Amino acid sequence: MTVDPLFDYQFRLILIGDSTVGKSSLLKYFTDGKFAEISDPTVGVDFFARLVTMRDGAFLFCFLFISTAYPAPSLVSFLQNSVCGEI
Ligand SMILES: Nc1nc2c(ncn2[C@@H]2O[C@H](COP(=O)(O)OP(=O)(O)O)[C@@H](O)[C@H]2O)c(=O)[nH]1
Ligand SMILES: [Mg+2]
Repeated sequence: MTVDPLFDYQFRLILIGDSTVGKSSLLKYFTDGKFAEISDPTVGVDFFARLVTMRDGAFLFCFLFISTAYPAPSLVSFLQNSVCGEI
């Protein structure tokens, strides 16, 4: 039995920045379309994903990793090996 994949392309990005600059809020809005006035501090790594339908019908699956302002170097190298872009 074959199963059609949910998406044709997969992009994985890591977002790193100072605490409380709005990283989680930005990604929550991108994935849920909602803004939360109260946002819990991110502990370690958070994960957001959104399935986007392109104009030609192709699917794009976004994996968005987010980390605290000063993540452990081992965590950063693990994430860097897992993603295609870093912001
Ligand atoms: N006024 C305003 N507040 C924001 C904005 N983005 C985030 N915040 C608030 O700033 C605080 C920290 O946001 P958060 O997303 O948790 O920051 P993070 O630590 O970078 O993930 C939260 O209370 C948010 O509600 C924005 O664009 N405008
Ligand atoms: Mg956060």
